Amino acid sequence: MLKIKDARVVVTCPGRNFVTLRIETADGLYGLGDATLNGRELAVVSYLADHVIPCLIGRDAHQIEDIWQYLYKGAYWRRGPVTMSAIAAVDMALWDIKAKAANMPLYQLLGGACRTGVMVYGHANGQTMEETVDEALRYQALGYKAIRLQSGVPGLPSTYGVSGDKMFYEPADGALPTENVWSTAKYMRTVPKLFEAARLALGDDVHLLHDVHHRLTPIEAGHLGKSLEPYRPFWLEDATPAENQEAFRLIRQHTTTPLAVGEVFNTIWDCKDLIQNQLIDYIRATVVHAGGITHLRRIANLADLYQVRTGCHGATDLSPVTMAAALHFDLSIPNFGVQEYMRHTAETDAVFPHAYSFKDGYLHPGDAPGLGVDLDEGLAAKYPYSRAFLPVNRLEDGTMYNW
Ligand code: EZ4
Ligand code: CO
Repeated sequence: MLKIKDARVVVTCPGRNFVTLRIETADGLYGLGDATLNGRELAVVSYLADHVIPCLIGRDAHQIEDIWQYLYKGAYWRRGPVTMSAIAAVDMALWDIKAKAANMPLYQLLGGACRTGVMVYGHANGQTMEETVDEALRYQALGYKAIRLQSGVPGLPSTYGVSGDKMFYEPADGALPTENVWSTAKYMRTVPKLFEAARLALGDDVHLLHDVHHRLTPIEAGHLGKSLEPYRPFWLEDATPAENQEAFRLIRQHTTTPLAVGEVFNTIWDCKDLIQNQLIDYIRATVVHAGGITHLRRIANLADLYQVRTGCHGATDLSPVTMAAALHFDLSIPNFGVQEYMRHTAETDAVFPHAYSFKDGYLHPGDAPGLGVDLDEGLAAKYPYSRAFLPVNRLEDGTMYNW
């Protein structure tokens, strides 16, 4: 028995907000879990502090599955991003503790390494196509084997996914949501040109990815996928929203471009039909937003039956604790595809010292016991919470947009 003695939530903003759960056992072991939900952080803080932590004290930290079931089924109100991020934080922290108790890096407990490293993709973006291709060349020179391409759209003042700071992209950018303007017609013209230019400049040996951020209808997505086929994209991400999982059937009927979706999913129920009907190729659910390692493993196992691979979300709003958890997970599952990797700032890395490292296009979680991430609480306290939102999107006539 590893009795849970105490747990607390730490909120810090070393350049952006992070919510971290720290669980402590009676014999002095502790574990960390990420609970960051971009733009809705404090809802998860309250969920944990007011409704979860009181139920954890005195439980056996070794009983990870039972505690997961207790929090999921016991709440009565199942699913949803707030609930599932809170459960994920508990789950990550308990796996961290168990692996520390075993004196092993977590991936060993999950079955051991299936590969020597985790292939990651970086974000190349620019206001113009030329700038984006230059950025992509820079990523290629850094050793990246896979690169996401996002470019500004001529005629639109700003585009989501295109940052001011090249190496440290931050999706949440305002104390109130900023507003972007969108035109599907203008966008649809630019992406195939970008991919054509990128293939010419980068050659055939690099994987190219693109994120639509849920902006297209299924038939528009089918058209875009088809027009990208000559440039052999690794995937087209979030081509249309997936509340209606059947929507992907229409995209599939029109293109062989591989499809990825799911960074906003929080349970296996969000992707069950997509996977079972083989409507997608990559599932992007993540440790932090999809109920932790315990639940993501269930999703990945289902996906494996249908030849669907993982491509976990890994933007900067997922803390180094999630990044570490994802890497242990990625290393240990048979149907890993690719891992998103946006570098954190030096301030964030200092608050969360970690054992994972990048080399030649691959990340490795390192061999420290547990997740291999720590939290410098003294330093964290120097960065108080600062409200920030993801941007909203409007059409040129002012209509609130995003299907
Ligand atoms: O919009 O992380 O693929 N990555 C993305 C990200 C997400 C943000 C949301 O918090 O789409 O930029
Ligand atoms: Co995305």
